[in-house]
Amino acid sequence: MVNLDLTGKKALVMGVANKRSLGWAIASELIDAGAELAFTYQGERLKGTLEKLTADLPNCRLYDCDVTDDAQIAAVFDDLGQHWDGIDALVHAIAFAPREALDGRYVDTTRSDWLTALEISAFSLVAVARAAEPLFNEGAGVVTLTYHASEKVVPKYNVMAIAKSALEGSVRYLAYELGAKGVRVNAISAGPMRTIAARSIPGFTEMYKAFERSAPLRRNVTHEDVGKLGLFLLSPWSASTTGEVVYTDSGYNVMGMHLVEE
Ligand code: 0WE
Repeated sequence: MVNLDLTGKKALVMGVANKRSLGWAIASELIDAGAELAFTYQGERLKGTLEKLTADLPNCRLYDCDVTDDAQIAAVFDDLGQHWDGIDALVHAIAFAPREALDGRYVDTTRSDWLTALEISAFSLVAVARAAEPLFNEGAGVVTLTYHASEKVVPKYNVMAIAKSALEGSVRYLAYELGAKGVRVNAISAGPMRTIAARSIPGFTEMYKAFERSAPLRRNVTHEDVGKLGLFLLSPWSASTTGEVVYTDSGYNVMGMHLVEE
């Protein structure tokens, strides 16, 4: 198979916590395509993990970046601006809602938990796109990660669903505005994946099994599926696709009823 060639392209990936992170799935494909990578991580406790994952990468840059702090975001892009000839790809793989907000009823979400989830999971894309704007090269791509619960109720996803709705709306508005500079912005909507963000959810294994039984392709989604779609959306092969939510979910979202087969 002929690989996509992104030699010399510069890609920043934000939100890799470990090797099962979807940000890492996309990063791996960008690396295989020859891109030069930089990563941001949240807090010193994640630094070691990222150092291990990226140990073999030439010229790889790592930054501690809390996306609730504009100064930390500015520092990342200032430094990249000094070392890179612009940015060709930006991967936003960041989401967080306080644990208790994903457990009870959505109607009981506190003001503070609601704002935290929306700030970290949705506003951060706006903040990062604004800081990256002066550095984007012609034809650059932005990819973020969403989930079908933004449109249809998935019990317990709660405030994260509303954050993903805001994120998808932001993708459309950012696509409109950055499109004037030839920059594309898209979201990947993946089926349930075994990541650390998901495994701590009670009932996740049941969801994962039910998904596999009722999706048109009768299989779960792999990290490679997500990584390859990310690579495609950050490559010239998707040159006129922007503002979209692209599903990689074995077709699950097209179903209007889920029948249990023998
Ligand atoms: O976006 C997600 C998970 C995001 C997430 C996960 C956690 C767990 C630990 C955000 N914040 C937190 N906060 C924590 O303290 N997914 C698409 C995976 C996911 O999470 C669910 C799901 C699915 C699928 C939660 C309830 C129901 C389904």
